[in-house]
Amino acid sequence: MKLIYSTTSPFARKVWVAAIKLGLRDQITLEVANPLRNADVVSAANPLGKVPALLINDDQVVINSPVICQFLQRRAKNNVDLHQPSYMTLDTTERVHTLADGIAEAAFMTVMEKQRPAEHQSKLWLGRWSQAIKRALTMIESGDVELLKNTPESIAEIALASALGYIDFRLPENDWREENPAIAEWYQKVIRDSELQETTPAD
Ligand SMILES: N[C@@H](CCC(=O)N[C@@H](CS)C(=O)NCC(=O)O)C(=O)O
Repeated sequence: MKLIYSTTSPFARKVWVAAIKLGLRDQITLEVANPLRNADVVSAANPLGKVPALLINDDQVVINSPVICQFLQRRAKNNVDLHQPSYMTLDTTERVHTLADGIAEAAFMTVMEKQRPAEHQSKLWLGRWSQAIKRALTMIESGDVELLKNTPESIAEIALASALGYIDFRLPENDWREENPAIAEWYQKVIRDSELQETTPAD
């Protein structure tokens, strides 16, 4: 299998970390491609022009990172269950996973919008994305983070660490730690994980 991967994408990072944890490192080769600079490579694999995309063979592709993660889970080469780890139901895991992906998506849109000339940037959309990130983190801070601390590694944990890593990398002015001390404490520990270390975002 081949994973179309970008070294800055939080969605690609989540998928590759999950693949390694599920014992699938040897079965997947990485093809590094930036969705903007290498648009031809990315769109040839995924008509939506987004990374990640997992090519199973010449005519079969899996797209959308949560779907790729489920696909990889079904092919796990070990007993690791990232989707229904003990202490967490599938619904909770996927809710936190979705919140984390939503944070990453709002952060990505913010980064794209900020690349436009200042006079063309939409204050309305920048405000909406900023509030979405804030509210999602508040929801996790007020409950789910305790669960994350007490649960073995899960796709929710990997997704949230990837989203926060992306904010630190691209939007360092976003001081999410200030309003979310419990998430900050959890993140400080979880980010030492070797697969997350190996996939630290880089241009
Ligand atoms: N829902 C998708 C989102 C993927 C996504 O937005 N990837 C970004 C990079 S972080 C991308 O390739 N964007 C290119 C574009 O939107 O044209 C997933 O989870 O895989």
